[in-house]
Amino acid sequence: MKPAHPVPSRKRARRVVAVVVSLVCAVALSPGTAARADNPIVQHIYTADPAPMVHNGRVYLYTGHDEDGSTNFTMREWRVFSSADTVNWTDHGVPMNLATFAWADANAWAGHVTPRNGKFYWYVPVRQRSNGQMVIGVAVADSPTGPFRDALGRPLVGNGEIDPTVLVDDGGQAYLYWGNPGLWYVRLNPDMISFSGSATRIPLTTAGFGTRVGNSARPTLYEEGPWVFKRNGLYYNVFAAECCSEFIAYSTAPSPTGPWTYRGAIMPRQGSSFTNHAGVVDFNGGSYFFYHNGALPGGGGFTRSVAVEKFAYNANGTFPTITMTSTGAPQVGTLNPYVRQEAETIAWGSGIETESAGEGGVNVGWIENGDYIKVKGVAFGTGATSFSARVASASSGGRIEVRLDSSTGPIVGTCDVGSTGGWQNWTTTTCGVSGATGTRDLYLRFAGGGGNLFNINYWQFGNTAGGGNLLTNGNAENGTTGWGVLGSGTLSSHPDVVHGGTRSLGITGRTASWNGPSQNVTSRLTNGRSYTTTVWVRAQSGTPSVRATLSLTANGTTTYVSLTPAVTANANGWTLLTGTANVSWGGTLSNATFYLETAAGTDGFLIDDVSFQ
Ligand code: FUB
Repeated sequence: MKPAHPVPSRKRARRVVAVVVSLVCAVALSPGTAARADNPIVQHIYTADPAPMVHNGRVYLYTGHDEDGSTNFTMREWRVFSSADTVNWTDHGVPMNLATFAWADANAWAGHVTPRNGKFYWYVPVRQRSNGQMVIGVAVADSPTGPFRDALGRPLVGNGEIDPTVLVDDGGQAYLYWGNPGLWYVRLNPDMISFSGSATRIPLTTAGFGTRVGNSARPTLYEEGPWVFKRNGLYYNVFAAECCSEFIAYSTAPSPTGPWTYRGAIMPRQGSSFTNHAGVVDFNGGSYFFYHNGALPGGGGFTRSVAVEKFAYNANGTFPTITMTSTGAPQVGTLNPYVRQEAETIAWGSGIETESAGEGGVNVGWIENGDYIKVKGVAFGTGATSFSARVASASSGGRIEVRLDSSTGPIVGTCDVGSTGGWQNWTTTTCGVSGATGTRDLYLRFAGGGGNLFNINYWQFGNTAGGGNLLTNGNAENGTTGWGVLGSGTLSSHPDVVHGGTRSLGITGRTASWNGPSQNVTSRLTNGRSYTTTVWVRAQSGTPSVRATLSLTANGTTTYVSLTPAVTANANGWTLLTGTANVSWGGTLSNATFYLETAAGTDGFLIDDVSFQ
């Protein structure tokens, strides 16, 4: 729903900087050159306290959310973004907020998410309503994008201190660290929501955490925000040092419980925020350092933004000095425009906002004339011929200018958007495209009259040189046409419950977990190619954990390619399955079958808007 209140003032402020950035790009770039200025990662809200996590080929970035115009750490919710390439980030919305913890009333501060037991555990500091004390809560979800639910209905642990981080050691023992002004840990049990023993205070010695001058109450540099991980047998604790303002420093230890040795600074004091907060991951063969600063318009100590730099450890395992840039990390690979891309997958957004979409997921909204979305490094290859976008409008709409290289770059297509009768009444608009070849930065620039024009949920380019959806009737609009059943079960077309369009496809009567809707794609596959799958699923009975799988039979041997992870579907809404997998075989391919199955059980489920390309 569009809110009744006017467009936030920060939106107008942000557009000013985006114009400046695009001018810089226009000067610095020629067509086909990779664009710059992709830090901070998110432009449409303030984000803080990054906690990155790598899972299934994507970096998930969990953050806090500084409210507009904050003059304190006014934070009520957490956010999650994800990226396969470290430059185009998908906004997954608000998977958890203060209301998740019925016993908490304020301070949705710096947390950490860790995967375990097929679930995702999010440890956060919040203020306990009953006594006003900062404590650590833990929430759990079946998917990295949530929704997260309170795992305990009470704090996990609490002593008035903040900033939890978790290390799961090689043997499986997990440690929860937190603290400001102290530094503490407990040993978590395998269930990740209870612990053994009591909280242990880590000795803050100057040998372990450096020397702070002129503060007898805090003689070491350690301030807050520990980030503990293991690399090549060495334990690292990266932390915010010496408030205020803070810099990022680190210590190392031979074991998860110390003894710690101070190793020096990583990131100097920079960036208009008196706090900083680090998260470090390895992804796709590179190392990435996440932090926050006050780089957006209106930004500062209480209106922060998360950014990222790629770095390489020194040969002896020490950190190099890492400084803040507006360039950010280089792109990993390219973005495929011939599969469905979420509109909220953004390298740089100007003027736009995001919100929950009525048909599932998140959409881009509050679009006004001149706003735009930049998507970096889009691999058009030999050329796109069409552009389609999922749009909704309660006003008279406008148009999407499909541009390359900059927001004022060449227009390769223009799609009109009319009124759809509501901000969440979705339809698909398609227009012809000419001149989109090679790998370019894509700019979707929105144009029209005054006020909000339309919302956009997702988009996709088409071409004639292959690369389209390999499935027949993937959107299920033509009943059961094109679909068969692997094993047992009965297909039916459902006009009553749809994800998009007017029909979905259901299966009931399954007698084994591997039974499900299927299509033979033998003649359509290319050996050694990467394929992206998206499927929307919904339970008809129970809570089936649905996944897409490809069976390949070559030279008499059958192998199975997992196309998406299994995700639990429920009957109340649609859940997105998505994944990218390399498909290859040896010898002669005699059968390739795309199918949906469940991790276990025989519950019935619905599918819609299925794409395999
Ligand atoms: O975001 C609130 C607090 O600011 C965090 O918990 C600290 O790490 C500092 O970044």
